[in-house]
Amino acid sequence: MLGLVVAGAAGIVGGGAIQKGLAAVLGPIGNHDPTGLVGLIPVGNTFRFYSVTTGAPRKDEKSYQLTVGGLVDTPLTLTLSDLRAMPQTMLTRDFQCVTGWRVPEVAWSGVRLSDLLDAAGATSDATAVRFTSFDGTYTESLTLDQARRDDVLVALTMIDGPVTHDHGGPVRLFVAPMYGYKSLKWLGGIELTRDVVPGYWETRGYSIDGWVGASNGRDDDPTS
Ligand SMILES: Nc1nc2c(c(=O)[nH]1)N[C@H]1C(S)=C(S)[C@@H](COP(=O)(O)O)O[C@H]1N2
Ligand SMILES: [Mo]
Repeated sequence: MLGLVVAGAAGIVGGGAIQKGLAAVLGPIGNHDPTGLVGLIPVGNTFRFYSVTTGAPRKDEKSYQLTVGGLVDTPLTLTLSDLRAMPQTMLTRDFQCVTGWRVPEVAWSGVRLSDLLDAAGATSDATAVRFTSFDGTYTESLTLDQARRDDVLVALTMIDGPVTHDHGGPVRLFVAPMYGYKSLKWLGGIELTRDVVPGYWETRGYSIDGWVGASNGRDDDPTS
């Protein structure tokens, strides 16, 4: 069985001790899981650490910047302290990768994406938002309506502290109602666009609308 799983190998990078141990046993686990068996391995409720690149530069207090641009009235460049000075929203939600693994009740906090969009002011011809990662490769997108949901965060904390580098820190996206591939790590740029621009995995076959089933709470009141 393990042989079948390993045959689907793509990239898994970094991670905590448990995950490294697992990686050593299993070899790299693919982002794609053609066998469907990865989700059946009893690994407990742990994150897999995914990156389509061999990593991203480490960014800290001094070097981190988030730009908000494209079809906006007021382009923004924000530091970590700018983001921390904005209202913070806490959310606890399951995190589910489209390949089948799921981590229940992960605590997140950060700035609502909608607050950043309001601060920049989308122009009337903007209908979508494109996200870029400072890994230089990964991209994602949402419609403007999806991006304005209350359960879409520019996340600064995850689980019990600042978002770690491996999890896409210091700032990553958390799109609560959608599969993990929408939650872009190492967030560097937010760009308002005229049309949806398909993201990295979406040009490789994943659905542009990444909704998880109702069991993930997508229809719940996000403020409750
Ligand atoms: N920049 C970047 N963001 C990314 C990815 C990636 O490869 N690169 N993988 C996505 C996928 S498919 C998942 S399931 C989650 C995994 O998050 P984790 O690595 O914190 O477990 O990150 C998403 N965001
Ligand atoms: Mo994923």
